[in-house]
Amino acid sequence: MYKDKLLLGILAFLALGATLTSCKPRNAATAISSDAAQKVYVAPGKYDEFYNFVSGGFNGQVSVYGLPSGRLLKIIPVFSVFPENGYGYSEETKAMLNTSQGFVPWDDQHHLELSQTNGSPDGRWLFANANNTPRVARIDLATFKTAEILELPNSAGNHSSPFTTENGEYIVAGTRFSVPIGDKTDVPINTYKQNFHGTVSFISVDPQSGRLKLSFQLLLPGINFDLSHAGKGPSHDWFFFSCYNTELAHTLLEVNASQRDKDFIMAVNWKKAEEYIKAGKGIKKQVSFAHNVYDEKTHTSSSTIENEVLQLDPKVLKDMVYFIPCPKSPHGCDVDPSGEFIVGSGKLAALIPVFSYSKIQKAIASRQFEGEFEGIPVIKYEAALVGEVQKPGLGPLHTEFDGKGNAYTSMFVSSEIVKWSLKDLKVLDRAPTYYSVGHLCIPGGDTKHPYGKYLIAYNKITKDRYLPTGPELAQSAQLYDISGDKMELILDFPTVGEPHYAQALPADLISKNSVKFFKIEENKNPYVTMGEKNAKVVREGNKVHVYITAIRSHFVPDNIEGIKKGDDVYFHVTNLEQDWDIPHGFAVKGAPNAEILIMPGETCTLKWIPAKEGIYPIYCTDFCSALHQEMQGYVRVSAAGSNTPLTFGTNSDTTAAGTK
Ligand code: K7E
Ligand code: CUA
Repeated sequence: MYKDKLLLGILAFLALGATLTSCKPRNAATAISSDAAQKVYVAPGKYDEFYNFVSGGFNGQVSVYGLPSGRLLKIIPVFSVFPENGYGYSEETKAMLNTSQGFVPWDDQHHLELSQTNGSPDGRWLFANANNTPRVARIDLATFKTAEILELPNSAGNHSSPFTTENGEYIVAGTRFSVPIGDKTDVPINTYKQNFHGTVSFISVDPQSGRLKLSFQLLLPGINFDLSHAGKGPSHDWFFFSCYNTELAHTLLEVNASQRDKDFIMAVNWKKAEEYIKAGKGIKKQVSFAHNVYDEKTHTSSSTIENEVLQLDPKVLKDMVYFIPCPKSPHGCDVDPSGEFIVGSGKLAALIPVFSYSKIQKAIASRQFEGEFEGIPVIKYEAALVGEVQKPGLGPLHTEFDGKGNAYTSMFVSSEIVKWSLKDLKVLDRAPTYYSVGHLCIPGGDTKHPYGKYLIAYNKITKDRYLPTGPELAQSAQLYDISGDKMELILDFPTVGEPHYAQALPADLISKNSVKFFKIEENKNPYVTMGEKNAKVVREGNKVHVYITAIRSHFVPDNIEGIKKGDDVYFHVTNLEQDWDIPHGFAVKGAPNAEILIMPGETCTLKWIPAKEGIYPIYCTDFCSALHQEMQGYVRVSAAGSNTPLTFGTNSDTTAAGTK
């Protein structure tokens, strides 16, 4: 999107001006047909047909919508702290945001990919990239919680990520920024051409547990990797990446990286990479990256720093990586459901090139190269090309597929979606977007079997679509019915944060497996309190552990005395409920981190260092019952040297606390 904004700058007058005056119907409401409301109306009490997972962009989260209603169902914190439930603040989840740079509580989340089995979404996991501090995350779709975050070494700007192969053999992570890697990274920026490298990491996904492992990394020239998609069917063994800045510029990329007529699509044969690894051709490099895993049994995350990555150098290891020229700084890199067509979308190109997997194979076999780039063969453009979609519109960015032989490409500059045929590359239909569309999503639209009923456009500019909200307007999505020959706009709905890519799938693939509560007898958190009679307060030096239970509508204990100013107080709250949708919250006055929200059967810990003496109320933050407002208590904090005895309890029958 960064470059798209730039584009907008360059073409501000021309493009935006033209869009607002010529593309927009005089009354935007006339773009809606009269039965649109019926098509998106999901009656109260009825469920939506699809889940739609939308990237949160600069808010670092993922939001979940129902389609076709556009109703917001949930926000899942991934790469950002989240006061709503204490993610990143609680002792159990802090480790999720650990990196080799320390605790990084924010990121820029662009791309989502659902896990696949045989090329179709299986409803198990959702993968998410972090663009700023390079990371990928795995979200568990049974709990809608972030289950794992893996940092990427030798990377900067993990944009070309986290796209998956058909069976999750790998998800990938390609660097947007090339940077110096290895031992010597403190070098002058103008030594870019000698010292800067790009990398693409292949991360394997354990088919049972989903656990991620950094399998290997390709060492690549200092170009910028933008987007990617895996091959499918016949092209199963291959992965395709769009690249820009083949000029190897390190300043004013707006101009300096737009010099060459063509940049590249990079084709990677990952099976070949596996052969090289088996033959011992990989080189182990010392690195440092965090691997954070949330354990559902202990309800606790842990962070490990890993130290090694296996690198493969395609300059030395031949027949593994090829470049294909692609016009004008390609952004989207999309593979059709058959696995035969690879679509590169050059942001500054006036056409859309479509490449053929079988032609690429022939070109490689018959050595139809036009030379090398940094030691990697460049296939002749015409040898790989099926054809070009002519006059599609301005600023092509991303393409999705409906599984019926059609492709849909977003046009950022001319603010439209263009539907074209994979058979003859002819434009079939175009529909305006309001305005400057980025990514598109069709449920299953980047898989082998799209559910081609709806298409959602994620727009960069909202202008006059919603009530004004100050200088920044609502981030916006638009829903189109694509079941007929003509695309039909049927709904506008705002999103949370700036949306980039999104994924959608039929609801029952997820809803049937949704966890309702955690079994208390399986709670292996070391600080669990099994029943109110086990509630206690334990002092260990200046650490005080409060083992506290929550059940409608009280805490045990709810009166605690003998805490001293400056103590490290850990409230380990166990929610004893065994019922769906009954979380309890916990907050204490003055706590500088957050509240915590504890799911039924879970234990969650809030750390608090009281700064002053006095009486501190505690209370439940989730309206859990008619007597929720009564779910409260007091903590007494005394001076550091005081001898107030440590006591705890309920109903004035306080008990002397244990001391270790
Ligand atoms: Cu917004 Cu996928 Cu980062 Cu295009 S990217 S829009
Ligand atoms: Cu528990 Cu309100």
